[in-house]
Amino acid sequence: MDYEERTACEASIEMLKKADAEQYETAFSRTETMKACTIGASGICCKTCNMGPCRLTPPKKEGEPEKRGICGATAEVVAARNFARMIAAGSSAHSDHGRAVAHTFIMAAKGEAEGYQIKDRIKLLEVATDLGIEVGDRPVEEIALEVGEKCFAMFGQQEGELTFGWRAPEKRKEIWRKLGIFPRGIDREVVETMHRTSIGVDQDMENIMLQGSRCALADGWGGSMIGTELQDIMFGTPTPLKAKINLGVLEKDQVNIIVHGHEPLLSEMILLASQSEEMLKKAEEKGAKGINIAGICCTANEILSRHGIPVAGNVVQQELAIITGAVDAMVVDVQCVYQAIGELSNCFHTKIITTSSKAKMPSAEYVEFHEETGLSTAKKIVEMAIDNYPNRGAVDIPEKTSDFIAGYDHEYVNYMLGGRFRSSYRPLNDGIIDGRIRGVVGVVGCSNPRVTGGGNHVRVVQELVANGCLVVMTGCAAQEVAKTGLMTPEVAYQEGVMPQGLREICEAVGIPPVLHVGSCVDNSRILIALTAMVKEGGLGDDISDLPAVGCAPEWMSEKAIAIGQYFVASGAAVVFGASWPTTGSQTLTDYLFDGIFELYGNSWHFESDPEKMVGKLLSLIDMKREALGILGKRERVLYDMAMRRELEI
Ligand code: MSK
Repeated sequence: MDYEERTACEASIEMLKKADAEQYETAFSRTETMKACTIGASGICCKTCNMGPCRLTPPKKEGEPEKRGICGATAEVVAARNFARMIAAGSSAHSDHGRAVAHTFIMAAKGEAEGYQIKDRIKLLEVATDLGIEVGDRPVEEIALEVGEKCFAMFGQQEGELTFGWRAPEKRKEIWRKLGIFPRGIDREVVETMHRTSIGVDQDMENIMLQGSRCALADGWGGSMIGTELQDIMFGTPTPLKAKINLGVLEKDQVNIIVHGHEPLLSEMILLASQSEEMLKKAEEKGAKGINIAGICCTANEILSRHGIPVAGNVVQQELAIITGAVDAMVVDVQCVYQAIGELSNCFHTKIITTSSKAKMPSAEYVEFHEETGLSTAKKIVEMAIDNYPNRGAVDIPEKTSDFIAGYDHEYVNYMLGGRFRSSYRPLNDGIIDGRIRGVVGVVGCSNPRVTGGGNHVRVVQELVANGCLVVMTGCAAQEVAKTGLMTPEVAYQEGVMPQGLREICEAVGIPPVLHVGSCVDNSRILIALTAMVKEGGLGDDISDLPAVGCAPEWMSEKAIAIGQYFVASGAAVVFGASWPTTGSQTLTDYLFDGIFELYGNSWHFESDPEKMVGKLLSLIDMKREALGILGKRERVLYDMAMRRELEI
């Protein structure tokens, strides 16, 4: 294996070398031997009925008729169905997460969920107001209950418009209404997408994709947004805090518990349990110097943003963490958990503990988690890890960690730019208008061992910053870039990292040029931030006018496609790397890359090469700057005394 080709992370390389030497399989080694199915990868394998699966390979010679499925389905319809089904699957994942949060929220408001509380009362009142709930001087629990019930009802809503969609800019809402894609209810859009893409239903590529947009919007402005907002109210809205990342955060002489997956419902309780006197004493009795909680994937981002809990790694490091031999328990809930960790854990003392009835796996112990007994179950899990500590064998923890700052939610960005008494996005908009910030880029999504295991995130983000862009990041992409130092404010004082204009803003506000804004569901924070920029004025009257772009250089999950589609349907251009899943149909690909521009004011783009991807992102930004008449605006020059005197003469 060419380790440097596979990943840019030195700690990962150290563990990959160990894996090869001791013959442990990893996602990286399996990538070397697994060839992608070319027909599946290009989106033209139809397996929605049992007459096939039909492989709609393109004609080999000119003039040869286009292949159709046994039912007569064309390549563009098959590719559109497959693409829409990815959106539905991705939306269902985020939204089921949001549903679980809403359910727990209601129980917390009723005082029926052990260990949970309503922490952020200010945000509760803001969200209640947005939902049209009367606040007055009603008790907090009563307001929270109504907020929870209203959010919960959005999943089963059948008619009308999703209330959080009303937060979007006016012009965008009109576009959705005109196209008939304003989401009605979260579950309804997922179910209807599945129905319309089953055998013999929707056979019009454009119509399928309109429903794909409606489903994705139900995720971004529905399920994901509910998840983010209610988590903030229950666990606290993030504010910037310093943290550490990489496998080196595992402690040699402490009980190491890794929380992995997505929903913070469990990890918040594990954290609470691990801090109790009772558990700390038990750990000491077993010879450990403490209990160390570390995260992987988006669970990591959740407890990082609110508590500064260290991140052991991202999705591609889950196996590598086990290979350190230092993980006493890896506690998982849902999403992005490789099945391979079960079998791998058999080679070590590590216990894999599954906790959700939705997600069981072989070679794991199952401890079902319920909110009613959240804290007690968490204590039981922590105790299992403590009891496992003496079973450790040899330990190899790479001595590599990086410092970074996380917790930049949209409320804090608003506050830090404008200050407590005049919080506003004005300084950000002004910075863009006067050219000190060229544009805003959201770099999100997974790390993918088939690409560079995260290396492309780093290349893309470094170049964007060097070209004066402010970057906001979520998910595993954020975790990869956190290892580079670009998420520390001190980077603004280094020469050659960014141009003067961006540097001035970073220095003045005290922020890094790359902001960690949370987990995958927290991409909804970016929707709110973009809307706030529009409402602030000076940059057009819709998200599609902003010099703001989204990209996912190494996406792998269906959730990334759902996120991409809701950004496009919300008006942002989106550039994906890795590979593009509709190449088997030129007609659909052209439609997604060009045709939908007319509908949404922006569209999808694809570029696998990181350097070219940056070029594309910058030209998309400049196109919007030109339309706004700000392309030629110069950076503001800061005059020193000598320059001022010269002026006076
Ligand atoms: S965890 S969806 S690998 S970003 Fe959200 Fe990371 Fe992608 Fe899972």
